Amino acid sequence: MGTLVELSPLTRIEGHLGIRLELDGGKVASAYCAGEMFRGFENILRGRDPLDAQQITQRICGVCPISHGLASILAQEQIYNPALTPNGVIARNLILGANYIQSHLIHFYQLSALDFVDVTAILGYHGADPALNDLRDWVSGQRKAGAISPGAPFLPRYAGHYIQDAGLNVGALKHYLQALDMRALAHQAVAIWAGKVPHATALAPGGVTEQVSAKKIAAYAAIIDQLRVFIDTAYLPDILAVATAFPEYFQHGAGPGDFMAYGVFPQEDGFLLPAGRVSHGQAASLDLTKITEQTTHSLFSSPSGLHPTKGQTIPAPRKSGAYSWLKAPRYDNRPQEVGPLARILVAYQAGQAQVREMVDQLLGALGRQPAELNSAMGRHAARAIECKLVAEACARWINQLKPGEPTYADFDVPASGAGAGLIEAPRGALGHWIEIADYRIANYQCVVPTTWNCSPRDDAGVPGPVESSLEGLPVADPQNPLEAARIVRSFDPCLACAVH
Ligand code: NFE
Ligand code: MG
Repeated sequence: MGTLVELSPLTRIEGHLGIRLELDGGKVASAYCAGEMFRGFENILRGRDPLDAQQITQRICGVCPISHGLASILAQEQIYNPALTPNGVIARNLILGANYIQSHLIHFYQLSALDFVDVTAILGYHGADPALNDLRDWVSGQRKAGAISPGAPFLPRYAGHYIQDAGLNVGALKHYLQALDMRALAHQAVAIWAGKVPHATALAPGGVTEQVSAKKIAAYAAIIDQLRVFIDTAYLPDILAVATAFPEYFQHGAGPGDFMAYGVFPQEDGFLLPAGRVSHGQAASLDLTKITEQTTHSLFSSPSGLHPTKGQTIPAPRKSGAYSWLKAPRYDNRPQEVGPLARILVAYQAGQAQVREMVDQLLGALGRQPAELNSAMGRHAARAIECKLVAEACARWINQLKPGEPTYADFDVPASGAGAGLIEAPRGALGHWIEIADYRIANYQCVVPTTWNCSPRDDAGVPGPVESSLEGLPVADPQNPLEAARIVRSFDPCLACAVH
């Protein structure tokens, strides 16, 4: 019997995630990934007016409400068939694009960077930057904040495990603080077309309800310009610095090798980030009928192996052999990794020129091979590349809006129908499946990015992507299993979404 390590709850992620590791000879022999709460949105939706669904489902998450709203809208539009306007489609891209940027920035700086950056480097800072002086005072405990212990939330730190260069550390900490302002700006950009954020009011089947004006175009463009400067001068260089300092994380954290993306950001020539699958380095077909959710190890008594059109959500909190409130989504009975890395690999395989150029450039600068992208560091790199790609696309799309032209098209809601809404949330492939009967929601199922990535074992006992990515990982100190936390955080898990 090896050593058992419980990371519960794992901090600096969204939601309630428990990781259990069984160590043998200083390495992870097996890993279990548990969603530790139930929410029940799929059941809340039943019996309601379908036109409320894009408002209710946005409450699944405050980080990616836009994706849930749009998935719901796309599912409904399969039934209503509104004649979408160009302005409406572009505005949706602008809303989702700015939401991606805020999500990726907060993931790297606020959630992940402190796995690599030494916060205590600030104690040696004696420059003139007021924000950094403030941070130094905070970290050194000179500032008392109510009941919060001195230095929280940054201490304690595990000495010797971080970037050594003081200048790099202090620079990254400055960006950590700036990223908070950048995130606020990105939220403002979302709200220009979405009415508010989180939980946008302007998203509706048929388009968006905000109108286009020259003033809004100018305001959005000015914010995107600022975000692009930050991505180019802070985010990408910091990713390069972290990847250079921790090259071993190109060897750790490989997922199952199967990647899936539904496609996102429609443009005149197809999706900016295309739909598809990559299986062990080869392009593979995507057939949505092959998606099922298995429940043997999930805390549901729902039948296992149902397609989401027939999905059921029956909680069974005391089910024996089950350990997670996530179902186990599978494609053709196999786990799939979803997220920025999946999107970038699918786009790379599809020959998307800008993605190829950015990926080749980054791998060249780091002296890495494309196969090494299937790793913890590969996920961080792909997310940063995608952030730049999306920000540049937002800067193009904003110039395609036509002030005064409609953003919305009306439609009728039939008594019955069924639809699937497939989109890419910041964390990966997101699907909503709706069935309407007698003008009411008869069934609603969400299969969510983190449900794919943090899936428990399936009917055949095959672990989910996060679980298998931890197998074989060396953990030096079971009391401080920092290596495992780094792997899990590279997926950017959101358990609030995953359990929905
Ligand atoms: Ni709560 Fe979400 C994204 C969705 S992750 S963040 O991105 O859908 O499962
Ligand atoms: Mg579901």
